[in-house]
Amino acid sequence: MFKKVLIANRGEIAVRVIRACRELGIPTVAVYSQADAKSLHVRLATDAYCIGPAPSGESYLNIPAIITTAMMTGCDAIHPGYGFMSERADFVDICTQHGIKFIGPSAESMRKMGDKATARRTMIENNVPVTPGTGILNTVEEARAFAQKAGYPIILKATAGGGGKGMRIVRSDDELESNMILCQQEAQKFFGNPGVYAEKFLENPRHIEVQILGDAYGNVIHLGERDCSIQRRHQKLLEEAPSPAIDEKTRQEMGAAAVRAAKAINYEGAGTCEFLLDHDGKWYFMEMNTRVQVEHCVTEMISQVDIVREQILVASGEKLSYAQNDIKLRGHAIECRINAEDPDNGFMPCPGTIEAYLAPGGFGVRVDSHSYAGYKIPPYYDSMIGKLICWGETRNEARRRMYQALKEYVILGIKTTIPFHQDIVEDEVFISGKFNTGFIEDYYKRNGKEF
Ligand code: MV4
Repeated sequence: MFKKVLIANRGEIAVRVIRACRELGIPTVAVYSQADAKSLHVRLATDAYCIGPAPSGESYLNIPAIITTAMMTGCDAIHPGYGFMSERADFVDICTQHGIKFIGPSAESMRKMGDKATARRTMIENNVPVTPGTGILNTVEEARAFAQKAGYPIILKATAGGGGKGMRIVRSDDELESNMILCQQEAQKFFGNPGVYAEKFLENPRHIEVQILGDAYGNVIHLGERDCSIQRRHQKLLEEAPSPAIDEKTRQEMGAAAVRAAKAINYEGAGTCEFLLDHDGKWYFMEMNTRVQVEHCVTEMISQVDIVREQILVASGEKLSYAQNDIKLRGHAIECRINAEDPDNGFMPCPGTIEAYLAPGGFGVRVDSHSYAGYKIPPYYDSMIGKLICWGETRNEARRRMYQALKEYVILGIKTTIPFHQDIVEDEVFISGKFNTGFIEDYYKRNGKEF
């Protein structure tokens, strides 16, 4: 097992990883920016080192500072959490060059999924369904030929993009050329790679993702799916597992496809295959996230598998603790992201000091957070200040427990998304389970509010 683990992250996920390390008896090193000196991960880690000023480019993305801290403190592994360094193949290479184990997939696996056109090709070779689409487009004529075959609307995507970044929907031929040029220019500007490909555009699909775990011996299992359709501008707000839209047969097929995808790239650690489900029940691979995700907790609640613990164990060379047959999903879990944002004002971030704090509790209630009374939320990072996760034997039990827990959750001094989530879990369309990625827009329209 590792001698000591450096956590190259902040906020609730740094706390989550430190807790997993403590349970495994592994000492931890926290790194933090000048804005995070009073953050909870700094207090919970065995040791903590300031690695730079507030802007993440100079701290949480500062590779020399992170590597130097790991070397000087005797860390033999780095856990990247999500965001920041978690999907940087160049960082994985640098860790390896310094004799430090990156807790996650190899740089090679990461690169194969980081390039979305390559990932599509790998999926086709491995019998995983993808939307009708193209490889990298060389000319606008190639894009036009595809659009004529598939029919409008189509979507142009930057191959180096992902998570909704670098995409353009094209609804008619006269918009095609200008959109393709703009998409390529933006791809070059934001990702340093102008490559763009096209897909048939699915209107308001459901966003379904499958959690997988792999080890260094070629074993891969899946832990079922999560439904992440409730999002606004590609920011997820509420996630649940299992998906109300997936039956047992589809779960097995989607799970098997995700396992094939992971095996095709010798995937190690925790990963997620994202699929879109269209209105007639057909589903298609979109992309793979090669990291632990914010919403991993809903899967933990229904599978009783500690995903972060498994990440650490398999990175240290142990075999997966579970075979596919050991995985029995039970009940339903819902996660609400608690953000320091004003839902009545376009979800504008509202950093500031938490004047009073009281988290809910009880059977089936979990809070993953770095918040406490007196904590000052810095304005430099994302606005998520906690996650409330509720389990129930049925979806309705989980939903009702969530409503009560939200009512119990006290956070004073700043605006949060707690009241918004109370309304969502009492919304008739949410209760019905029949919704898609258009839910939030529709919810605002139905309630006569500004989107
Ligand atoms: C799509 C799509 C429809 N058709 N691809 C968004 C996240 C990224 N992983 C892929 N995404 C999408 N890809 C095809 N062929 C719809 C989405 C999508 C979306 C697009 C626009 C606005 C909101 C969205 C929410 C979820 C998914």
